[in-house]
Amino acid sequence: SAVTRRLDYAPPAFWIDSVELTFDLDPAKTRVLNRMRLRRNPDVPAQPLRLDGDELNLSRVMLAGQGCSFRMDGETLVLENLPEGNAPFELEIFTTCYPEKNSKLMGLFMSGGDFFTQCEAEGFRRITYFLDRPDVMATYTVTLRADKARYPVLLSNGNLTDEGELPDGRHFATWHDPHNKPSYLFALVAGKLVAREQRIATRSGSEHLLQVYVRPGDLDKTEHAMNSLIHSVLWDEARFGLPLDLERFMIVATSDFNAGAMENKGLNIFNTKYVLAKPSTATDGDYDAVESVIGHEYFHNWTGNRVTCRDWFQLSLKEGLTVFRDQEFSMDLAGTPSARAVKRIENVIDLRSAQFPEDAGPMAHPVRPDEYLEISNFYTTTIYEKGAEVVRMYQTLIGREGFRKGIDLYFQRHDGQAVTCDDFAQAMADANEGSDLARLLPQFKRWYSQAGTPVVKAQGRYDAAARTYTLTVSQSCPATPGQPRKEPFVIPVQMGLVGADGRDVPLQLDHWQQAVQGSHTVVLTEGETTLTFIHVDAEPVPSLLRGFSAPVELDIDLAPAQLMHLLAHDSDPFNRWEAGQQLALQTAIEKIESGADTALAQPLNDAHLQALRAVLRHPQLDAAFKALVLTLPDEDYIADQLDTVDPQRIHAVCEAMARQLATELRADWAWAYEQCHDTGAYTPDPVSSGKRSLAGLALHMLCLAAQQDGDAVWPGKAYQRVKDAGNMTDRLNALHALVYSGHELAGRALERFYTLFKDEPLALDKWFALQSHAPDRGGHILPAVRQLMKHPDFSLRNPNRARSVLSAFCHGNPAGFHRRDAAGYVFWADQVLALDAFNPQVAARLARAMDAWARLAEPYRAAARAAIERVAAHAGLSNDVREVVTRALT
Ligand code: HT7
Ligand code: ZN
Repeated sequence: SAVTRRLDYAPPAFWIDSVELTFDLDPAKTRVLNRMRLRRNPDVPAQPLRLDGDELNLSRVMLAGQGCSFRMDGETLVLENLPEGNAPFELEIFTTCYPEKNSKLMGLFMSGGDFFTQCEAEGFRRITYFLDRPDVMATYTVTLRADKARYPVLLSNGNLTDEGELPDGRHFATWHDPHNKPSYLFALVAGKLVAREQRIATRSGSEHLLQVYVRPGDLDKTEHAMNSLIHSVLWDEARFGLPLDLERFMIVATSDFNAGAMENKGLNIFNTKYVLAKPSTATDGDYDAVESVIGHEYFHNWTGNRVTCRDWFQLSLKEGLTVFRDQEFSMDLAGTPSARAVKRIENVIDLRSAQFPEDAGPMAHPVRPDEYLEISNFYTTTIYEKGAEVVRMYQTLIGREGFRKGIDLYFQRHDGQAVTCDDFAQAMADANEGSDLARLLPQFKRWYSQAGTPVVKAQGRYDAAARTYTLTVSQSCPATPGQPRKEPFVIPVQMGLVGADGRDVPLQLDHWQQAVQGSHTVVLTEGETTLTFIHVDAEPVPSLLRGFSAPVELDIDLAPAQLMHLLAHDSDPFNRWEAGQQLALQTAIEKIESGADTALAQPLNDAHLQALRAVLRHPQLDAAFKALVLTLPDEDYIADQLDTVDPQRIHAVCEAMARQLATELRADWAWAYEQCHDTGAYTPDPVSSGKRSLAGLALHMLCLAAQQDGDAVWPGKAYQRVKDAGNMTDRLNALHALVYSGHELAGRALERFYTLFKDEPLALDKWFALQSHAPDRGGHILPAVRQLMKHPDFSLRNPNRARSVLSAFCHGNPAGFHRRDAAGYVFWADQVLALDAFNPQVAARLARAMDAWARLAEPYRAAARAAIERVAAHAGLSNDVREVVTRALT
């Protein structure tokens, strides 16, 4: 099928005002009656009604209670003889679908014997014929009928209005959602479920019922989800004035889900991974992820549901904004400035490791894309994370209060509407007349239309005689597919100058009357900008892009001593961390490029090690921050900085750096472990999770050091911890330390872990992922991965389990995957094709593991190309995978 283009948008020829759906639920064959009231859109010339469908079996169509003529155009149902004029009319459509056979997990599908739906983006058309587009909004009344013993719980959006018994052991429930919504927000769930419930009163005094539904046996893992939901409700009201607009808000968890979760109105459906958490099965990372995804879906209730997207090209309107909101939520809950900074650093690590490579690869696209073959491929890190950075820049430019005014105006203007990114930008600007943003809006909007990561190049010059410091800052943006040249962006650069005493120098630009203390935000708009700071008594070290104030790459030539100065003193914690990363990156790149084996001997110099030791031993810094500073940049991030990528060389250098860091700081690691390893009764708060994170890193380092000299003490302690840790974070960190250091106890530890958690699917996913992700030594990982796929607990059909092995290996283990014998690529092609036969969305995600093939060194490059060509040549490929591999080869 064809490419969809943004500029081809046309309003719908009909509106659908209300929908009544009746489901006779049966896994083998579900009957759906769709009764809807439609009317012509008076603004559009008269034309036939074209209803979207996908893999449906049509039984009957009735117009105003009478049989009526129709034709099929492929999967589209076309009705030509409809009443003229603008009066509403009623259409009834009878179809069947086959939930049991629905392996794509889009539309109505089965998971663990229960019914679930997933309709975003275009899944509703797999349930009934419809105008399945987000600008068509209707009220829904839904009746579910099913066997009562097998499906005692029947849920849909909105409020329960009726329920009762039916003959033959069946029962029914009717739900009415008073809010107009697009079809992608429809949901139903039916099955054997139990709920944790909580009634809450909000600030404004309204009362609501919150429910978290899970399978029986999982109820003891729902407390954190419920707390996260309560925090989300209260936060959105306090921070943005956005109240819960439903009597009842439900979350349901399923273990078969293509994505993380879905914000269906009043009935969020979640991957179990983002709901279930108890200390013995979930790590601190899982607790954080549950909190942020629950927040994210809840916040969609306003940013996405009340105001939705006009078309799918506007996806970042809801996703970028809602990621920004969930990031702010997590930061606000974290509390202290240091804990906030840790969250910010974690977000930037994710952005750089996934979005920057996307922006530099064949799938690069603007935050508001121009075309797609398959919309599911555009639920990307560019739409989500870069989109969130664009929203963050509004806040940086107009301040928190200005941003709130913009949000207020956005809802005042657009509540109940389906709108565009332009509408959002305009509300922000109009609410902040006279601001830089309002003045620069057309240029600022280039963030939506131009793909690629801009590069900000900065050069500083100190003039001792004139007591001035001059910064020359230029911007450029590399070409991306279809966009050879870019216009300058609006780039807010938050900056400071750090003096020799480690304090911020007061900043006074030459045209200012007086100096400011601390940071200042410079707004770049030109290709090149020169800034002259006056009254600077001694040469400072520039600290640019504080807090990562724009999603750009900063190119500034700082000497190691300058980076160490920032690492020791920068008042901005983000840049303090960043200085450590840049130091390590400089060393890694130098050693990779030298190509010599001698470069692997002692890659880190003494001053660098001393600087890291000082951070590790620092009396005031938080453990979580220390752990981030002492974690070396990952192999993918390093690869992203290179024109030609030899994954084995990168791996060898990273391993050498880690070994040296482990051995030379051994006493410091032991000290840190002793300080942090006992956090008492488990709570997921930032202080104790930070300690666990540093203790985990220390244990890893100590096991790595032990591997150099045969010391048995630390591996023994790690093994003991795998056996008796009081929580999953400590247990998994200990297992990680043994497996990643390649210790002989790793095998026994893995067996232990398996025995303990063989009945806990999410914990077992970790067990699979850890092994697929482990450092490759002599090519042993691929055979291990093949072996894991033969394990009785492995299933390609379950997305979480498939990802725990395949993504962990193909996306997360560069040295294991990129083999000189090309076996990793052959494996990749086989698995993409196998998955594509039943779940194209999961297959297309895996296909993206080859995005960066063109920058690989030989022999990897030629072999990678051959594997991609093999997939591309496969007959019957889905649009999802076809789009990914075609772009890769273009
Ligand atoms: N808005 C949701 C997107 C989503 C999705 C998209 C394609 C295929 C399956 C999917 N499941 C959920 C998730 C979110 O961003 O909140
Ligand atoms: Zn979302």
